[in-house]
Amino acid sequence: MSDALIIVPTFNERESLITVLNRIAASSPGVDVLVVDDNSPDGTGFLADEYSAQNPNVHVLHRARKAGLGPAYIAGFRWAFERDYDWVVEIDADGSHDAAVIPALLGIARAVTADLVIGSRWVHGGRVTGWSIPRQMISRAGNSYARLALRSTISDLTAGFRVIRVAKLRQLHLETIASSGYCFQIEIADRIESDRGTIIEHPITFVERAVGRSKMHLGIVVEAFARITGWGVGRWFFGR
Ligand SMILES: Nc1nc2c(ncn2[C@@H]2O[C@H](COP(=O)(O)OP(=O)(O)OP(=O)(O)O)[C@@H](O)[C@H]2O)c(=O)[nH]1
Ligand SMILES: [Mg+2]
Repeated sequence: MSDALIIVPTFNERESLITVLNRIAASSPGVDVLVVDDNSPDGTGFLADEYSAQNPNVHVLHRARKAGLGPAYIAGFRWAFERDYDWVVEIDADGSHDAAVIPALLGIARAVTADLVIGSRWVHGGRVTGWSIPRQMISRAGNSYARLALRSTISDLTAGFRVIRVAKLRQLHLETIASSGYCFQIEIADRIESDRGTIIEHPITFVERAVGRSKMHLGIVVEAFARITGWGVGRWFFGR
């Protein structure tokens, strides 16, 4: 067993999952991997099972139905708690996050015992390829709004490529987290920051998915906006 668990949430990622798992194996040999699949209709879960049968350090957690990114990650975190990993790594299954960067993120986390290391698009040196200028501006504006509302110093609050220290994660009262879309990432980062955790942003190049379909929809954006506004109002009136 490794000291880190790489968690890969999947919903209908048949076209990219195996490539991503192979890249993880190449960059991080011997590191345990958990695919958390929400009963993907396209058979991603079966593919993951087949891969797992050939690769003993790759595991699969099957969930009954699509319930969003947040609940999938929380199920993965609980799996990690039961097995006493020191670190969890979050990475998308769509190829947007370069698995070759995982050792650098884990290296930073271990070197300074960081609570959260974020693979960040919006710090100096970070970038996005394949996004139109308006799309980049929307992501930046969303991050700026969240940063202002939450009085955060994090540039990429919504980033989904991260290392989190399990000891810190255990203190976050995950049972009270209700965010389901990428707002979940904001909520985790905000809780760690509010708790005065050590947070480091490391620049990455985020590549737009080349295959498969985005799970992004308006409801996810609305959820983030509503929750951030609610937290922000509370914080501006009553302090952090
Ligand atoms: N288990 C599970 N995984 C999910 C769910 N929704 C999204 N994912 C996975 O979470 C990761 C990020 O989802 P994406 O659809 O790529 O969302 P995104 O990166 O915000 O959007 P894109 O810009 O289109 O890539 C992918 O690996 C998805 O398969 C879900 O409800 N359950
Ligand atoms: Mg994606």
